[in-house]
Amino acid sequence: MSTTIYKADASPPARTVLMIADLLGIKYNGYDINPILREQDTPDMTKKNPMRTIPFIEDDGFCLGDSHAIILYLLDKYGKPEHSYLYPTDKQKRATINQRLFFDCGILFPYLRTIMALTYTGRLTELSKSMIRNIESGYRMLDTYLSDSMYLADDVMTLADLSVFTTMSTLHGLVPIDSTKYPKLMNWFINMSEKEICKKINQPGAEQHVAGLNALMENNKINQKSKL
Ligand SMILES: N[C@@H](CCC(=O)N[C@@H](CS)C(=O)NCC(=O)O)C(=O)O
Repeated sequence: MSTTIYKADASPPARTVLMIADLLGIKYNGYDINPILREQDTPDMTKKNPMRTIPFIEDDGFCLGDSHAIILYLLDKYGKPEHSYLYPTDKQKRATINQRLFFDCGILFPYLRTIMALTYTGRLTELSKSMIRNIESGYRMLDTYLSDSMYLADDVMTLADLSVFTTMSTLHGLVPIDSTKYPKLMNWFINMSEKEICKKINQPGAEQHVAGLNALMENNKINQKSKL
């Protein structure tokens, strides 16, 4: 049996997969891919993951892309009864977790992905007003999701929290959560930040990601000025 996780430690969705793999006790090989150098575009990698995104996995020859699909698969295959809190069988809780995962995949992370793509290709020097507006609308939705429970889908941490948290830890580094506007989100963020799994696996990559994006934006500014 062998599991390979193709990853970059700075990548939020890769950090989600790494945290779930760790929580489930999966012994995996980590294979680093540099998205700035487009190492995911080689014919071999593209065959394994036509989306050309990070992360993706190869599990006993089975290839799968998209962190949200991957964590559901890993839990299904490797989860033991003691992991059921991450994805409880209650139908409404599960539906809520799924909705939060789709929210991360379809709304929140794409706000960040646009910033990443424009920064990595030298076109972004600072966040635009509309980028900040989008991110704030994400914060507003999350704050509302946290109205009825301590975590995003339950009163215990689930897959939804880990997935959204990795995106949020880079976003918060770029657009700090205003605790007067989004108090529930701020409390959740602090609470998640204090979890051992997040400190060990998410925090170093998140810090690296935020510092890298800020440095690249500064660099883009200098390059654009020198062209004037
Ligand atoms: N929905 C995907 C998003 C993955 C994604 O976009 N990852 C970024 C790195 S953080 C990437 O691969 N970017 C390269 C590209 O978009 O071509 C997931 O959750 O895995």
